[in-house]
Amino acid sequence: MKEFKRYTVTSALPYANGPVHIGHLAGVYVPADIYVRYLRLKKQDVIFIGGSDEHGVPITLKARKEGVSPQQIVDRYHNIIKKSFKDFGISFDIYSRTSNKTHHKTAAEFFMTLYEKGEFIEKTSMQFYDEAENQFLADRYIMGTCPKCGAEDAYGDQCEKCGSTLSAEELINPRSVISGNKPVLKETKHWFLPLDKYEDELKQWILEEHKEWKPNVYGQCKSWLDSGLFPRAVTRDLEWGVPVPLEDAKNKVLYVWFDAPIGYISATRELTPDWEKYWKDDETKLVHFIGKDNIVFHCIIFPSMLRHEGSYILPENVPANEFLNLEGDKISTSRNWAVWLNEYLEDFPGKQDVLRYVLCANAPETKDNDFTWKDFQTRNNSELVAIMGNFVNRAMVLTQKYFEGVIPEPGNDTDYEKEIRNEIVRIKTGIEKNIENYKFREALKDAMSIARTGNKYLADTEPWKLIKTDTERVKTILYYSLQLCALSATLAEPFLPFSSDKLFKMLNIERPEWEKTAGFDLISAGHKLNQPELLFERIEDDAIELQIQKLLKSKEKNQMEKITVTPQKDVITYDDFVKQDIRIATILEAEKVPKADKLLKLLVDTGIDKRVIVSGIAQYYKPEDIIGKQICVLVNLAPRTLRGIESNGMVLMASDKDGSLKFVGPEGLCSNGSAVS
Ligand code: B3M
Ligand code: ZN
Repeated sequence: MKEFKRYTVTSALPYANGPVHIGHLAGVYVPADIYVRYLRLKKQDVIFIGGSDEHGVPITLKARKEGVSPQQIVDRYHNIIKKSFKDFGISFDIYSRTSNKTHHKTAAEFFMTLYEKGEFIEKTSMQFYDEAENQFLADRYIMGTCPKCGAEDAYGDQCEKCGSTLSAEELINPRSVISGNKPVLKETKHWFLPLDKYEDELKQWILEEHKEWKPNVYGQCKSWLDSGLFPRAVTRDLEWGVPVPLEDAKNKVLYVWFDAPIGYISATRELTPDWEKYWKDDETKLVHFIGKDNIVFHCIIFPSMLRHEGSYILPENVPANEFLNLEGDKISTSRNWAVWLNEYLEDFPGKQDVLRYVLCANAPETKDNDFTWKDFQTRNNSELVAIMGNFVNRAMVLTQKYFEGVIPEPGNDTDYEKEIRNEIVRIKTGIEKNIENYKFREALKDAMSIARTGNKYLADTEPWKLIKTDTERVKTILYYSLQLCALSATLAEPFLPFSSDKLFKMLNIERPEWEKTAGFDLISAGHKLNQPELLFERIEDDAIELQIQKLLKSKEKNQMEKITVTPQKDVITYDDFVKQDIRIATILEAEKVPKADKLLKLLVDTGIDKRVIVSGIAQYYKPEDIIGKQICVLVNLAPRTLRGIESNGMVLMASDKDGSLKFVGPEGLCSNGSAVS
């Protein structure tokens, strides 16, 4: 395997149009952070690049909706996102943004180099244009009737009702989202990256030279390459974005997916004047951490841009993850089906590592995975608390108790200690191998097995019994146990950086170097420990119940919003209609029907007679509030007996989306008995 001198590690730039949630963390940022922290511990030259993706149509649409500028939107979310990452210990060397000057300059230069090398093809095509607003309309700026399901509010790229992917020309009665006018087709020119021309070199590079890529990544690339590539437009008719640096490109910007990955380069440029060695030197290993929906951009399009620009290296690996679901459902911002990082920290202050742990232990590395609050609780209580926390606590408390917190001088090793030494070497090699192969779940299991080994050691040797008969042996056992604590703190650092720091404080030592951890003797005999504290706390049922309730509320709200209009019934004739005798009536009396919480017994004046009607409206109206109200009554309905009361007719009610009922009555006062038709 090739040895590298330095590493450039990037993580997908989240769109700055909303906060980040556990799906982002699990899929991209926790794994990237583990990888980078590990490399730093190994004293590698590594930079970790992040930033906000601040262009693209959804941002401009959100701005329009709120009546603010796109810049205001991205400023707001850039800061929220940046803070969340910092709070969770995602240790970027820089967290930049694509709306800044350096990026605009870098992206424009990149485009120009490709342009001057004659890489692009120029093509004109017909595109929708809003004549009132004098602008071309991106797909998302066009709405119309879905040709597939008839929904009236389908977008130019997809119908959210039936989920079909559409093109704007397919929409029936297209209209501009901005002016509401019917758009016209108008000619426009764009620049295309000829991916079809690059097909062979991509096949060679990915399918032949990178068979080691994760199966989900390799598989997706293969299926793209097998079905054939087409030229991709890298410019758009929009105002928000990096302006296309050409004379004949007024009001055109670079396509967001063209400029965003260049953002990694711009950020490096901001970070260090020495940026080129991180991007242009063969001895640099470039690794992109992303989610599965970004695979084609990072494995096919961006590498093609890099290769044909001419001066850049290509990614060595693109360890994309699959998706994390939440309690069995796809995470969704619009349905508020997510655990937002900022909200998590309000509910579980100081518990960053618990979430990092659970998201890594359950990371969607090879397939989509599910986050559940129950699993979160179990992993905290029976893994972090019961294994790691418990071991550290026992080792420290026993040392306080028997040796006043001073690490005892060990006696001779027995076979047990020799076995532990071997075991530790195996564990450490396992962690390294797994992290280097992007198998973070396995690596975390290895890291936890240090504490597992320690717990077993204490349980097998029972120093609390031996203390009465063999103090020398207890000294050795505690000495070894404390070395395991220090080891655990070191090797768990990439995964649990906050707890690792806390543990080092308790042990009262500086972080030992990773390379030195193969041997023991990380803390010397005679060293005084600090007072032990709990490394992790149990999470009780009520805290979990609260989170589940929170989600249930979102679900209820979504379901209510989902109920739309009931479909139209079968056609009837006029004769059918006039069979109904509907009259205006006034409510004279109203009372609850005993033992029936939905029913009210009404006495109404129909103009024809005064009669009793039983109506299922008790959840929506109080008897005293409706006396004197004018309503519509179907008077010729056959009588029915409800709860022993004969009901003569039916009160007409409008039932709203959420199922609630409202009276239907005349607009002004009307004589009782007036016919409704
Ligand atoms: N902003 C898409 C996403 O958040 C996009 C990633 C850009 S990485 C250069 O899914
Ligand atoms: Zn549809």
